[in-house]
Amino acid sequence: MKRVITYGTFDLLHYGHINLLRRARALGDYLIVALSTDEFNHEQKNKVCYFSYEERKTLLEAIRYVDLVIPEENWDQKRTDVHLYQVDTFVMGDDWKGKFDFLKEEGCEVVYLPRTPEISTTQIKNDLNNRES
Ligand code: C2G
Repeated sequence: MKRVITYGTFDLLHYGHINLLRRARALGDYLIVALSTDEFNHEQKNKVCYFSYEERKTLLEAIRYVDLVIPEENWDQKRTDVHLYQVDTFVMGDDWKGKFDFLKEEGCEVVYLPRTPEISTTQIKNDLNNRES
Protein backbone atom coordinates (compact mmCIF):
# COMPACT_ATOMS: atom_id res chain seq x y z
CA MET A 1 0.00 0.00 0.00
CA LYS A 2 1.46 3.33 -1.11
CA ARG A 3 1.11 5.94 1.66
CA VAL A 4 0.98 9.67 0.93
CA ILE A 5 1.19 12.58 3.37
CA THR A 6 0.47 16.29 3.09
CA TYR A 7 0.41 19.20 5.57
CA GLY A 8 -1.62 22.33 6.00
CA THR A 9 -4.08 24.55 7.86
CA PHE A 10 -7.02 24.06 5.45
CA ASP A 11 -9.00 27.07 6.70
CA LEU A 12 -11.37 28.15 5.23
CA LEU A 13 -11.61 24.86 3.33
CA HIS A 14 -12.18 25.49 -0.41
CA TYR A 15 -11.98 23.72 -3.76
CA GLY A 16 -8.27 24.57 -4.14
CA HIS A 17 -7.61 22.40 -1.10
CA ILE A 18 -9.88 19.66 -2.48
CA ASN A 19 -7.97 19.76 -5.81
CA LEU A 20 -4.75 19.25 -3.87
CA LEU A 21 -6.11 16.43 -1.72
CA ARG A 22 -7.63 14.64 -4.72
CA ARG A 23 -4.34 14.71 -6.66
CA ALA A 24 -2.32 13.75 -3.57
CA ARG A 25 -4.54 10.73 -2.93
CA ALA A 26 -4.25 9.71 -6.60
CA LEU A 27 -0.48 9.31 -6.07
CA GLY A 28 -1.07 6.36 -3.72
CA ASP A 29 -3.57 4.25 -1.84
CA TYR A 30 -3.77 6.03 1.52
CA LEU A 31 -3.64 9.76 2.27
CA ILE A 32 -2.61 11.20 5.63
CA VAL A 33 -3.25 14.89 6.28
CA ALA A 34 -1.13 16.52 8.99
CA LEU A 35 -3.41 19.36 10.08
CA SER A 36 -1.87 22.44 11.68
CA THR A 37 -3.07 22.79 15.28
CA ASP A 38 -4.51 26.05 16.61
CA GLU A 39 -1.36 26.59 18.70
CA PHE A 40 0.97 25.97 15.73
CA ASN A 41 -1.08 28.33 13.55
CA HIS A 42 -1.11 31.03 16.19
CA GLU A 43 2.42 30.76 17.54
CA GLN A 44 4.47 29.79 14.48
CA LYS A 45 2.44 30.23 11.29
CA ASN A 46 0.93 33.55 12.29
CA LYS A 47 -2.43 32.37 10.97
CA VAL A 48 -5.75 33.16 12.66
CA CYS A 49 -8.20 30.39 11.78
CA TYR A 50 -11.95 30.79 11.44
CA PHE A 51 -12.53 27.12 12.36
CA SER A 52 -10.87 25.38 15.31
CA TYR A 53 -8.59 22.37 14.87
CA GLU A 54 -11.43 19.99 15.80
CA GLU A 55 -13.81 21.67 13.32
CA ARG A 56 -11.18 21.59 10.55
CA LYS A 57 -10.42 17.96 11.39
CA THR A 58 -14.13 17.07 11.10
CA LEU A 59 -14.27 18.74 7.67
CA LEU A 60 -11.16 16.94 6.39
CA GLU A 61 -12.29 13.55 7.71
CA ALA A 62 -15.47 13.95 5.64
CA ILE A 63 -13.48 14.19 2.41
CA ARG A 64 -13.40 10.94 0.42
CA TYR A 65 -9.71 11.41 -0.46
CA VAL A 66 -8.57 11.65 3.18
CA ASP A 67 -7.86 8.45 5.15
CA LEU A 68 -6.28 9.83 8.32
CA VAL A 69 -5.89 13.25 9.94
CA ILE A 70 -3.04 13.79 12.41
CA PRO A 71 -1.95 17.00 14.19
CA GLU A 72 0.83 19.15 12.80
CA GLU A 73 2.31 20.80 15.91
CA ASN A 74 5.58 22.23 14.58
CA TRP A 75 7.69 22.75 11.46
CA ASP A 76 10.09 19.97 12.39
CA GLN A 77 7.98 16.84 12.69
CA LYS A 78 8.07 15.83 9.02
CA ARG A 79 11.23 13.69 9.19
CA THR A 80 9.74 11.74 12.12
CA ASP A 81 6.30 11.54 10.53
CA VAL A 82 7.51 9.95 7.29
CA HIS A 83 9.06 7.11 9.30
CA LEU A 84 6.33 6.84 11.93
CA TYR A 85 3.61 6.58 9.28
CA GLN A 86 5.75 4.66 6.74
CA VAL A 87 5.16 7.35 4.13
CA ASP A 88 6.21 6.74 0.51
CA THR A 89 5.30 10.12 -0.93
CA PHE A 90 5.25 13.63 0.53
CA VAL A 91 3.04 16.12 -1.31
CA MET A 92 2.63 19.90 -1.07
CA GLY A 93 1.36 22.66 -3.32
CA ASP A 94 4.10 24.26 -5.42
CA ASP A 95 4.08 27.43 -3.33
CA TRP A 96 6.37 25.25 -1.17
CA LYS A 97 8.51 24.05 -4.10
CA GLY A 98 11.97 23.01 -2.92
CA LYS A 99 11.29 23.64 0.77
CA PHE A 100 10.95 19.97 1.74
CA ASP A 101 13.42 18.27 -0.63
CA PHE A 102 15.41 17.15 2.43
CA LEU A 103 12.77 14.45 2.93
CA LYS A 104 14.28 12.61 -0.08
CA GLU A 105 17.16 11.75 2.30
CA GLU A 106 14.60 9.79 4.33
CA GLY A 107 13.74 7.69 1.28
CA CYS A 108 10.55 9.62 0.63
CA GLU A 109 9.39 10.79 -2.80
CA VAL A 110 8.70 14.56 -2.70
CA VAL A 111 6.04 15.96 -5.04
CA TYR A 112 4.97 19.59 -5.44
CA LEU A 113 1.63 19.99 -7.22
CA PRO A 114 0.48 23.16 -8.99
CA ARG A 115 -1.77 25.26 -6.76
CA THR A 116 -5.29 26.16 -7.92
CA PRO A 117 -4.41 29.74 -8.86
CA GLU A 118 -7.63 31.68 -8.58
CA ILE A 119 -8.79 30.73 -5.08
CA SER A 120 -7.43 31.48 -1.60
CA THR A 121 -8.89 32.15 1.81
CA THR A 122 -7.76 35.78 1.52
CA GLN A 123 -9.62 36.02 -1.79
CA ILE A 124 -12.77 34.63 -0.20
CA LYS A 125 -12.59 37.08 2.71
CA ASN A 126 -11.97 40.04 0.37
CA ASP A 127 -14.86 39.07 -1.91
CA LEU A 128 -17.22 38.75 1.04
CA ASN A 129 -16.14 42.13 2.43
CA ASN A 130 -16.62 43.77 -0.98
CA ARG A 131 -20.11 42.32 -1.31
CA GLU A 132 -21.10 43.78 2.05
CA SER A 133 -19.75 47.25 1.29
N1 C2G B 1 -3.42 24.94 -1.95
C1 C2G B 1 -3.63 24.80 -3.33
N2 C2G B 1 -4.34 25.74 -3.99
C2 C2G B 1 -4.85 26.81 -3.34
C3 C2G B 1 -4.65 26.96 -1.95
C4 C2G B 1 -3.93 25.99 -1.27
O1 C2G B 1 -3.17 23.82 -3.93
N3 C2G B 1 -5.56 27.73 -4.05
C5 C2G B 1 -2.63 23.90 -1.26
C6 C2G B 1 -1.37 24.47 -0.60
O2 C2G B 1 -0.32 24.58 -1.56
C7 C2G B 1 -1.09 23.42 0.46
C8 C2G B 1 -2.50 22.94 0.86
O3 C2G B 1 -3.39 23.35 -0.21
O4 C2G B 1 -0.36 22.34 -0.10
C9 C2G B 1 -2.97 23.52 2.17
O5 C2G B 1 -2.95 24.93 2.06
P1 C2G B 1 -2.72 25.79 3.41
O6 C2G B 1 -3.69 25.37 4.44
O7 C2G B 1 -2.59 27.23 3.04
O8 C2G B 1 -1.27 25.23 3.83
P2 C2G B 1 -0.10 26.07 4.53
O9 C2G B 1 -0.66 27.03 5.52
O10 C2G B 1 0.78 26.52 3.46
O11 C2G B 1 0.58 24.90 5.43
O12 C2G B 1 4.22 22.45 7.14
C10 C2G B 1 3.53 22.85 5.97
C11 C2G B 1 2.46 23.85 6.29
O13 C2G B 1 1.63 23.37 7.34
C12 C2G B 1 1.64 24.14 5.05
